[in-house]
Amino acid sequence: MLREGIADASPVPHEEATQLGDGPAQLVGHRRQLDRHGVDGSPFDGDGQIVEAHLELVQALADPALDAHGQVGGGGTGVRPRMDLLVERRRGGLDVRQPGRQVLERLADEALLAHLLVNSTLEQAVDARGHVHPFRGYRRVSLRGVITALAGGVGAARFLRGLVEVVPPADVTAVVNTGDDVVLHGLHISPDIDTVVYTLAGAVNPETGWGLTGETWAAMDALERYGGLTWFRLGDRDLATHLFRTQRLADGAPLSQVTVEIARAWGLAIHLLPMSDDRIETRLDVVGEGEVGFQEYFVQRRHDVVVKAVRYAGSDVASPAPGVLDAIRSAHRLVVCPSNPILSIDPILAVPGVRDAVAARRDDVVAISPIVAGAALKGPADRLLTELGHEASVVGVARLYAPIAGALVVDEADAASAAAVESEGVRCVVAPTVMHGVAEAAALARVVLSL
Ligand code: FO1
Repeated sequence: MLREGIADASPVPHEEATQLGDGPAQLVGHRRQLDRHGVDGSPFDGDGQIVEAHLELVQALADPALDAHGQVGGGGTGVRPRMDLLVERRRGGLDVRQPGRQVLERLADEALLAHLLVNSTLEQAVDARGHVHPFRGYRRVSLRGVITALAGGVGAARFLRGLVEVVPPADVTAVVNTGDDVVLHGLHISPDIDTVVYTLAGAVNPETGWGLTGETWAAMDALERYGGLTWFRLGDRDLATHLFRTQRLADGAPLSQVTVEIARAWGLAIHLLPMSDDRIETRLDVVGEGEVGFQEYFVQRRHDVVVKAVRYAGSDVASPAPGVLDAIRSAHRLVVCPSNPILSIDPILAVPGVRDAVAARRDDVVAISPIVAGAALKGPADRLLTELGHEASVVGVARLYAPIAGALVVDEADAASAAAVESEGVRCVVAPTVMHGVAEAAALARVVLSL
């Protein structure tokens, strides 16, 4: 169950929220208003946590599956009266018969506030079992709690795009792999950070999953004239990101600060953290060649070589970027995005302190398998798992993640492997995991949050 949010952790964006924060008089007045509508049941249990039924209801109200009458699915029992209440309070300003994200978000916030106040006077709160508890004061509570995701590139970015459809982006922190970072032409390139930024900004090239949509390549074409390095393609507009990052790093700004600046420039509210401000390089030992850097393996050799070993150079002396350990410790739900376990997630876990911090939260960690029916949706994860002696299947992924994740979401195509996954000590949840668009990604995010 997701727990009560941290005080002031979530934005409560409309007028009731402001009024409620204004003082006891409005709080009591607002409560009386709710009483008149016959809403019952306290949102708090004896420990001051939100009663699960209330949270579920709030989540149900936020669900885009609401039909034109404000019913959720087939069984709207218990939901309808609250919808009536909300509609009545919003008459003229809010019409649930025209579903849209904004309307649904506002409904969810309204419902949450209603439930926070129900049966709560300033002195006491009555829980669902009728027990009276001292009222602990008004606290802002996040709709679904604060979420921290461990993220690689394209798969993670697509999942995060869905996640921010169903929770406020400001409630999400993504700790992003920087083992793929590379310096080319003297420019510091952070492909996974940029892929997440461009995707969340709606600016990513939908065909490749990386780089910018509508990109032009004049600089690369010009570079070819000189016989310059062009196997790693940097688009003209994408180049601006690398120029900016490189200059800011040269100014002395840490990568985490530069990442904040880039995310802000793209209008993102999500918190993006590189796994470390220190340089950590994913390096691969290739049969017949020796060690090569990540992009030399991934792009230059199109990952079409045999790998003997992988290491994360520099991880032993690196530190997590500021905020990484806090984000892991304080999250209500941790998500391991559907990224390559060895090339994207392991480098994050290799940063000193991170693996232990995630393992300590194992019960709250949900991983999404990047392997579907024995194959990677994108990239070399399946091949690499096999080459390094793992099983390229959801069972192999479960075995790898068992020390850090309590649950693994696997695609419906792997439903028959659910028991084998659970025999690895990981709860198996079967759901559609292939994200063709935002709707599928949002649906997957809802599954992850509902566990
Ligand atoms: N991937 C390619 O396959 N070819 C490229 O030329 C290429 C250029 C590139 C430039 C900027 C950027 O942010 C990403 C880029 N990628 C390219 C993707 C990148 O190599 C990988 O997707 C990630 O490193 C793996 O997550």
